[in-house]
Amino acid sequence: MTDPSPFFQTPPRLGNQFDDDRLLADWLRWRLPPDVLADIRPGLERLGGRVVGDVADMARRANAEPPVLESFDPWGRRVDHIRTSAGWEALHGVAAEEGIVATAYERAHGPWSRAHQFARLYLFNPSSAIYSCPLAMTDGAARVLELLGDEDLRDRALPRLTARDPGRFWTSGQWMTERTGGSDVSGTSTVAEPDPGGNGFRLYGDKWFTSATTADMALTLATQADRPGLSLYYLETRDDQGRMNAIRVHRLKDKLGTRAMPTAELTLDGTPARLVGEAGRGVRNIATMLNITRLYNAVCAVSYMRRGYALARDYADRRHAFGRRLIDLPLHRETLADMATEHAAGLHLVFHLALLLGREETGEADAADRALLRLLTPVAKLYTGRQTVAVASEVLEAFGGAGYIEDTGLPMLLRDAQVLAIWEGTTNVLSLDVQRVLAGGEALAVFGDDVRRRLASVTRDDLAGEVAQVGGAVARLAEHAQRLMAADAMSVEAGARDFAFGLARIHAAALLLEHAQWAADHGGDETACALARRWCARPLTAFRGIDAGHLAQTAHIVDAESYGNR
Ligand code: MFK
Repeated sequence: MTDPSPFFQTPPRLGNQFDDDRLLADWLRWRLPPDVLADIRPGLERLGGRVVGDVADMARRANAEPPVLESFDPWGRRVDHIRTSAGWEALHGVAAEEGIVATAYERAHGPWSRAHQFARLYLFNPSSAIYSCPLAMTDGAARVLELLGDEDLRDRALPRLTARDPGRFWTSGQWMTERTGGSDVSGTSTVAEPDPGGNGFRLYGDKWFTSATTADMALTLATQADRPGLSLYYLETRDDQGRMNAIRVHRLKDKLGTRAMPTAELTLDGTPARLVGEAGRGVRNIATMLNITRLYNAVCAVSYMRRGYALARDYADRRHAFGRRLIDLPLHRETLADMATEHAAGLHLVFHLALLLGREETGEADAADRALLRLLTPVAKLYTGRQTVAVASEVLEAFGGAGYIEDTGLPMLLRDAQVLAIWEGTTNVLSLDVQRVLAGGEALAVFGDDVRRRLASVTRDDLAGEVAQVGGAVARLAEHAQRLMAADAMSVEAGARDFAFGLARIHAAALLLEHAQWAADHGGDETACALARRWCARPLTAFRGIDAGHLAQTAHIVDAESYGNR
């Protein structure tokens, strides 16, 4: 029988993900000293090739074979063993060898080491079956132990968390969430009791979401009977024989995405643990970890935008419709340019934080750097976490029906992107974290100064309109903040998301403009300028009313019986 239609669409293809990413290369050239760039570039090129080669293959295998919980051995003994795929295990090895965590702690390039590391993570993540999640927690744990661990803990765990040898490399969990809630940890009921043998503590309690549960260690929160507040504890998941350390795993979560990674419900039933940092300061102490994992989240969000755009852009060259290639269809071109602009804004926001974090970790940050790092970390996380979902959805649409078909691999982009807006603090919780920072001091003034300084460096006449526009947005932000100071707490909370989005859009605008000027000064073409203009043409601020009338309007909607309330 002859095939009734010999025609098949050509699937999208990906090239070397470093070589093809002009914006990343440009950013590195802009921000890094030439000798640092010369040193790291060959490694990035190699990784850019691997992530569309053997690493992509490992991720495919990891996604095809999700983890399985084996509760009992064949003879009925409880083992609580989570079996992960060979692909997942191979990704552990690659992560170690490629120094995705180690790069940040070796600090071979001083304050630029974080930028180097972010670039590696950005290349790795979209081909990692989200192995980036255990790496995020590992990095966060390393930073906590570096700052707060006693000598013994530092000697034992730090070299493993930052190892390049796959056999020695440990990953860490971050076990915060209990049944009472993930955003509000105040209901944590896990208890730390002094170990009867005088060796630290024993933990008793349930954890409701533990991501990457096969990790070697975890940092977790618990209460102590004689102390108010939560404290931070270090535990190792397995004993010397490889048995679970008084940890019972009940089941693996059936998740929308991140399916290659085990996420479990478990009980700590006398798990040996050690206090980290001061007792009663657990939330503050684990916040150091959260701030790192939130940055990973933001890097990964931007890396998905890039991967989605690369696929959609390539397909647009191959696919014909209405007698033209997709890339020649005016409306499709607009959609692609909008995606690329969203990606560029995200990249600037996130990679700028790599510079601030790098300076902080090497003692080179000044007070303004520290204030901006604290303020912009939740801003970057919440903004890119939201936008990556929107971009991923657009990417699927750019493929038409094929985007909705599982074995194209495209739906996974959307499913995996969605978690980035949820874990590590939802958009709303992080918007409130931004308010926490703003309430605490001079952060907004520092932000305004930073943006104005960047704008002052933009001297191209044809960007003057955009510079004025961003300046106006900063002024509106400051005016709005003044109004908020006089407003009641409910109104401030109600407007927190708009405010945080304003910060994100303005900072991205300032960085895009600054980059456009640099590109013009260094023989670049018009792309950076076009991206900056396109970004600034969007509304940079959009504040809702914050008065009693607005809250009453909200109440008429969400409290009205006719809208589904009982
Ligand atoms: C691909 C990327 C992968 C990423 C890894 C994914 C792994 C997934 C694992 C998880 O999802 S783990 C669960 C993640 N959970 C969260 O992110 C919790 C979200 N909730 C919050 O962030 C809440 O705001 C918070 C739990 C912090 C509220 O707790 P509290 O006790 O009501 O906070 P409070 O009293 O305002 O602050 C306590 C102290 O911590 C204060 O310091 P002081 O005691 O000195 O005044 C705060 O300033 C400080 N603090 C809070 N957040 C901070 C912080 N300090 C620095 N940075 C922060 N982010």
